[in-house]
Amino acid sequence: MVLFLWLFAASVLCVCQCQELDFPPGFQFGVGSSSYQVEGGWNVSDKAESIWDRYILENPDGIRNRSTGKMACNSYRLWQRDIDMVAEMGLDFYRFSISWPRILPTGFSNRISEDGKNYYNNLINGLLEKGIQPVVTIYHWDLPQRLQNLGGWTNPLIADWFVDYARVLFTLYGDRVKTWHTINEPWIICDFGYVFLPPAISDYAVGRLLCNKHVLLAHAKAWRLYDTEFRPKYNGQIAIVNQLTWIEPAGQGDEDIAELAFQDTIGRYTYPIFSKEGGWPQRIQKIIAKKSKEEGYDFSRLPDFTQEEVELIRGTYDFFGMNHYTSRIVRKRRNDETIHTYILQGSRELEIVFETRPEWKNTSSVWFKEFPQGFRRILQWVKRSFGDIKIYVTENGYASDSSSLEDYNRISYLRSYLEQMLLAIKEDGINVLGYTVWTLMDNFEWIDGYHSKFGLYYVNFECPNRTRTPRLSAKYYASVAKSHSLNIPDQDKYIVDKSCCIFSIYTFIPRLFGNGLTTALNEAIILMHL
Ligand code: GBH
Repeated sequence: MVLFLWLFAASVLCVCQCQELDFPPGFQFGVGSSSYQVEGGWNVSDKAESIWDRYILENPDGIRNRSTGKMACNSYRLWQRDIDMVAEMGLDFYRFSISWPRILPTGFSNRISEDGKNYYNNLINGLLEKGIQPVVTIYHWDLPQRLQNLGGWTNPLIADWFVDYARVLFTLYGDRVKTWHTINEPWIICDFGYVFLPPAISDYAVGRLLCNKHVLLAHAKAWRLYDTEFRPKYNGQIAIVNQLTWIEPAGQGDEDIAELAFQDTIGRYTYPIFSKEGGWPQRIQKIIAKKSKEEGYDFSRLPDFTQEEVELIRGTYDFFGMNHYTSRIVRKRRNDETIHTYILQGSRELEIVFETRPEWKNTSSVWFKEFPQGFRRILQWVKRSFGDIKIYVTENGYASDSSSLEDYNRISYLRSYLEQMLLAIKEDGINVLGYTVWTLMDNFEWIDGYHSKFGLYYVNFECPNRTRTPRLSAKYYASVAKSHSLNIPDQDKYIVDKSCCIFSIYTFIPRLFGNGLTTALNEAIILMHL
């Protein structure tokens, strides 16, 4: 009986599952990187110092193993090899970022670096020659140090400096670059940059929230510039990229603080742009205003928007750019607890604590636990919060501390996350149009140095020419992109522990049959594999 059930299920599933696992027509696959993490060439030609160059010089112990990004993957010299790698995997696009101090050594648009300009021209042209779309992030954390000296993201003028910089890029590359990301992960830039990440200015109370406002204004003004002056000519798309961590209630009764936690993390960087009414998430605005008053301030630490600013920011998107890695559970702070923000441990503002569930798998990064279902749930949250908008997953990937080329853990992470994304697309009708693996190759993982490796390609950092070698995950991802499906012909090669694929099939059963039959099938399948 059990055997019969199993054979029946397997044959039905094969037919159904094959289509279930296909990506929608036109769905795009890509891979990402960022300038400071891969380029090196930190002081070549007329390139100026960024806040990361300066931080590393002044705080060598702030980075794991005193590593630096001075040479990184040496993509400043090896960009042709980078293009070949993306081509080897047969991907649709390469997401990379432009280094502001490389293009504009003064930080301002009065002088454009010839070498900087040529570097990105070569990269863009080289990609296009191989049929790969360049997807360009304008700002991925390497602010010119000179602008930092002038107040960086806490100076309201930075919105205009950023727009001047963006105008240079649209003018130089807009004829060939059709997808732009204004700013990568503003939540990290402000909420971490004004705690411990460079510029590492410790001003959680005020600096962090000034930065929050100005980063939104900078994005909005750049979007409007593109919209009015460049879109008519080039017809591209442009949006901000946010990092979304899925946050769920730790227990019953924590539902409301889970929603509040969203508002205080990604909400402060998304509501003003994507919500119908615009402006700050209202509950957060009230809480911070009240706290500021209690603390004796004459103003709210969360700076107000004028009505004009609300309108300037509202609706400045062509899609929703989402980086997603991990999940948290949330509960109220206990009286004797202090809240650290440095490994995504909570919000001091709301006095809530983030934790993870013990059953979520570890990766090599303290902040990063594996919980694939969180991916589908955060995609649902976006649709619930902002309606049926176009979404591009602009980063998703797996951290390991091993250099091994046989990275089965990364493959298993990618497969299970892609599967959850497919469920979101097919079952929940969420409009995800593209997916980006972080990252093309092992690179400078910020304060974690070269310890955590996210690469589809292994990079030998011992070797001066930074040899790159594809991991098994690169071949797996290439196969997914080529098949346009998670149902790939060479499946078995990528699975070390075969039992995992049974569960992956199993996630599709409940939607094919009723629950009673599902339970019976589940038992049958498990029995078969004991
Ligand atoms: C993204 O940030 C970045 O866009 C990318 O550059 C990065 O390489 C990638 O993800 C992987 O980290 O929290 O104390 O551990 C994701 C959020 C922000 C998490 C920085 C790690 C380091 C400090 N990351 N954070 S800590």
